[in-house]
Amino acid sequence: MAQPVRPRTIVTRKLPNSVERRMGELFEASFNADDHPMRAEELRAAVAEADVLVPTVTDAIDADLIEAAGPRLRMIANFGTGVDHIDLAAARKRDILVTNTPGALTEDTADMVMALIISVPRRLAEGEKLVRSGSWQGWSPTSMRGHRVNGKKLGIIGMGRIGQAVARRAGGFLLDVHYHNRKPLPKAVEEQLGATYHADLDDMLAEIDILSVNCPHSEETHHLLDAGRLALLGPEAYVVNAARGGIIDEAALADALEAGRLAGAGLDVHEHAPKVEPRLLALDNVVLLPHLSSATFEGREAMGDKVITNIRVWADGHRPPDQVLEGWV
Ligand code: 8YV
Repeated sequence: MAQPVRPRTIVTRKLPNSVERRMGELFEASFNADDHPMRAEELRAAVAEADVLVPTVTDAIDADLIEAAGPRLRMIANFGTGVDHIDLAAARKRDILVTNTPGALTEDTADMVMALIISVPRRLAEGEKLVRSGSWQGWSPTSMRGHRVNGKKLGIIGMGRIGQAVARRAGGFLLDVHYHNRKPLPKAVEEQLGATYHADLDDMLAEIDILSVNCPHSEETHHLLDAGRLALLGPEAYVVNAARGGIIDEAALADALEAGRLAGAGLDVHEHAPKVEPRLLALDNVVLLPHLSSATFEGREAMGDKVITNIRVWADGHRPPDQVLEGWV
């Protein structure tokens, strides 16, 4: 079947104006002007008539929805890098291409990971709250002490683009970088990053002071950090997650933090987002952000550019540059 010249493209959430403008020029596109998260029936109506669906992390593109897709649906061009909300096997079964936006948000995400790595041990959010509350009594030698970041051991789970960008920054903060990944990096890259590979995740957890989660969320990595693994981190250790909430068993994390078996956590993502675990809300040693990592004007434009390029290249009859292959995530 030849590709349509101006594919009928349905975008599930409000995108930056410049991105929507360009999409409107190139495609027969429709948008979500008031940016409400689409209900299941709306998504079903969208996949019934679109050639291309442009979803985001807030849409559950599961097997049922994909099965309900009309014969026109040929492409899911995700606005975002993570694709754990899309059933890739179901899409492949229906011969529907899936693309994402890798690289567009790498550096912004790594910046936010560093912000969390600094914020939690140095008690940034607590200090800010204190000043705003009006009850700050002034400097004192013993008040609001946190823990030193420089010289500590940082463990990174997932040494893809974002993990490596975190490692590059971590060197500047004098952190000693360790990592766990399915495969080690080439020696030259390891040396450049000053990173030590741990084939065994548990060995790494037992050794580090700060953990940064930077791997994709998949069936394999769901609850990778369960109660047992969290227990391998000591009571002095901090956990930072800007990947996906489901990689950590959030209830087990709350248990460990409440019991003082972990020193603190910085979470940009939440297992049941937008619901945040109420027990975490009550803890001062936890910094909670609303999935901010890629929320820069520049990053969101770059993501839009990638979505447009993927659709355009496909519509021209070529393989889109960011096709997600099942088994890669
Ligand atoms: C995106 C993200 O903004 O790209 C990702 O995987 O986690 C985000 O920061 C979001 O997924 C948009 O769909």
